Amino acid sequence: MRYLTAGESHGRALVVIVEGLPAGLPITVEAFQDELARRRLGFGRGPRMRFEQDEITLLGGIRHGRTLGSPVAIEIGNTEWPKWEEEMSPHPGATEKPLTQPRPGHADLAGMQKYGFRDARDVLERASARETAARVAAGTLAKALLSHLDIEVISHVVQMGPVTAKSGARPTPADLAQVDASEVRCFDPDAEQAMIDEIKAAAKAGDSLGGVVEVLGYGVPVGLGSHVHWDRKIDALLAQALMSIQAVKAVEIGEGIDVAARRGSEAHDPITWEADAGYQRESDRAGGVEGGMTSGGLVVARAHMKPLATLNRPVLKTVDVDTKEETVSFKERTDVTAVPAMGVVAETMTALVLAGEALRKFGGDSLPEVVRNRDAFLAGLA
Ligand code: EPS
Repeated sequence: MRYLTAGESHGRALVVIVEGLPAGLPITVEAFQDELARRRLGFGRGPRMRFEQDEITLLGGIRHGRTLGSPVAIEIGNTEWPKWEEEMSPHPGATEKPLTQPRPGHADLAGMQKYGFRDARDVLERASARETAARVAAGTLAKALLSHLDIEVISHVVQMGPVTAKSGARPTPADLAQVDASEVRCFDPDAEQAMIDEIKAAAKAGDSLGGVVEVLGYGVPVGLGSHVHWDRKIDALLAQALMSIQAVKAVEIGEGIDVAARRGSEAHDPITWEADAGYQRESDRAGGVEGGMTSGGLVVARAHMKPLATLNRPVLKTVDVDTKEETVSFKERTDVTAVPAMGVVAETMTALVLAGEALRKFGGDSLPEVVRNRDAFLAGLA
């Protein structure tokens, strides 16, 4: 399974094409709308999230509510397009307002240098996290496929700026509605209000906030990914997928960071066996991945997001690329934080990796064939 996205943040539309899905997967336009709506949630997002809708058009690959096995093409229209039609026109012309004061920490300057642009908008329009809406549309298909393999991927916010969720409690798929009902998508009610207060304080200061999201993969069978080659290891695939999310700067699988400081006897998950349940692990330090393969346990990954580089009160030094004089960056509408939304995108990226690897292992041209292959593999496990 592969997918490509295209489109600029304030362009006419985003598009995504997903190729390699089996035929016969039930899917509705509402499923896409529900996932896209979840991505728009979260305290600390800018005004655009309130007035903009994600206008979905299914262009190909789906007939009468089922995939055809052909590429699925989806368009997400930009309801703000009339306001941007001139500025973002594909026709020859020039902008009257080039952005020449790049934001520190953003793609602006390196992108201008790399591509030979004089206007930071030529970079920022594609660097923007708006692009993740197209990924979430692709992820909706991945989640739909996984649901037929009894796999569910959920997420929750475990840190907002310096405020951490202390309880360590992990939501199950049954708790997802509760997580989504939290304005910061936090499962720890004690931390929730402190997170909201932190966002309010950062907003008042014209500043931005990062944080950490935990993604949980329930029902993932043993054997996705492989130890045999570096580019087939599922932890490596998850790391790339999560790291590719705008503003994510670190990814952790299981207790990957903590175990580096422990002795081996306290770092691994003891193996047990029971007649009715087969092999088990007594703990889940490895995050459900051993040797680049899923172990059959809960898959746990954490994505760490830096504070957004766009500041409502720009204070960091930069240089005007025209005059080379010291200045502060241009002002661009932004969010105080996008950590809650990033959780939904992290689910999406995890689901896309798991769905891709599930198809590689259990592949078939129709959904019943994929499910049969999965069942046969599980039945053959000793
Ligand atoms: C973004 C800045 C804001 C966000 C945008 C990402 O956009 P605007 O400047 O148009 O208000 O709203 O996120 C989305 C539009 C989205 O759909 O997630 C940025 O600088 O990356």
